[in-house]
Amino acid sequence: MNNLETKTQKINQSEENFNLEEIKEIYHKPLIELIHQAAEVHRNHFDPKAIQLCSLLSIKTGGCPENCSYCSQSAHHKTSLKPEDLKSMDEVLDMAKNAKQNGASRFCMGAAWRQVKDNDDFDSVLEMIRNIRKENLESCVSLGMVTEEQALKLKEAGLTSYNHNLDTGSKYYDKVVTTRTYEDRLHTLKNIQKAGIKVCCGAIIGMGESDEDRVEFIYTISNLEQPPESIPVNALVPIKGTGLENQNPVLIWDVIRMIAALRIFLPTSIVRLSAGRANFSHAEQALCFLAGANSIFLGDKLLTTPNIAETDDHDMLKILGISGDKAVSLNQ
Ligand code: SAM
Ligand code: DTB
Ligand code: SF4
Repeated sequence: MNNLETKTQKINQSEENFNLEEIKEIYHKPLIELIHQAAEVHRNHFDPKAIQLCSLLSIKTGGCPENCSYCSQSAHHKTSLKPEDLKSMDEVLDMAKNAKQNGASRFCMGAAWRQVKDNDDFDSVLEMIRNIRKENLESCVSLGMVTEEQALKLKEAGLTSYNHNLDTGSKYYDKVVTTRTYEDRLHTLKNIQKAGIKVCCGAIIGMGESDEDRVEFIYTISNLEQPPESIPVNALVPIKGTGLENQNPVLIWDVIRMIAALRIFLPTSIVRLSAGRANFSHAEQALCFLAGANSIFLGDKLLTTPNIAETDDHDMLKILGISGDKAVSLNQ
């Protein structure tokens, strides 16, 4: 075993961080070895037979002032999406209860906002979070940028986690979005962590970024003050009318490599196999679980794009002997 492997084995007991070169070395390992190493790390920190099922709902759709080149909801793109106002409390609560009945333990809500504003809509979202928590579900929201004060209000409402993706490495970020900066994103993540809310921060694969950009993303999130509790790995879903509509389909091997590297460098985080999953077979997804993914989004729709029929996912989990009760950490 070389020094770097010994160091990654000790990762969770030490305060040591990894530099770019170290992450690059592991990231570029032969895939078969990378999966094996990640699977070992996974088993040291989680029960590999358990994953978390989450449910996702767009509570305010479209018309977003940001120009994220992948997103169906940006007002800068001409997509077929019809913008919608904030959903009602009843509609959201019904969806949450339904998600729980179908096995989800976490309910995530996305709003197509650049930033949270201190208005009635924010008050309604706070109330939604309170009600979802009363259903004994974890609650995660993705509402764009937030100030320290707004983060504290979310914490008071009982929010479990805030989703705010860095999506890629800092050098590639302005190829993807120009209406905000990487620093803006990091600033919101800081506000969330200061308020004591867990962070969900993930990436998209397949936007034209290089392996170096992916390594840089891993480097950035593994060096945050606290590691994100949750890391969604999204494979780009190319959407007609967006800047990335003609991207090549994402290869499963790239998804697996990313998941495995994240598992090794962030051993206690939940890694969520997220957008783009509908394009992958059960066998391909099984490799993702082997490499350390331990969560999926359940339900036939993500925010605006199709996902997988629930019965199909339950069939897959049954075949693989994986329970959807929870991603069980062995360290708690
Ligand atoms: N306004 C929130 C924000 O800024 O974070 C919005 C939630 S956004 C829709 C959540 C994440 O979904 C994005 O950061 C991106 O990683 C992912 N996503 C959005 N569109 C996608 C697409 N077409 N393919 C893959 N992932 C996508
Ligand atoms: C994340 O990183 N992926 C999920 C969740 N966080 C909010 C969202 C995926 C959205 C995929 C595109 C869509 O459905 O519009
Ligand atoms: Fe708006 Fe979020 Fe879509 Fe960007 S990803 S356009 S911020 S909804």
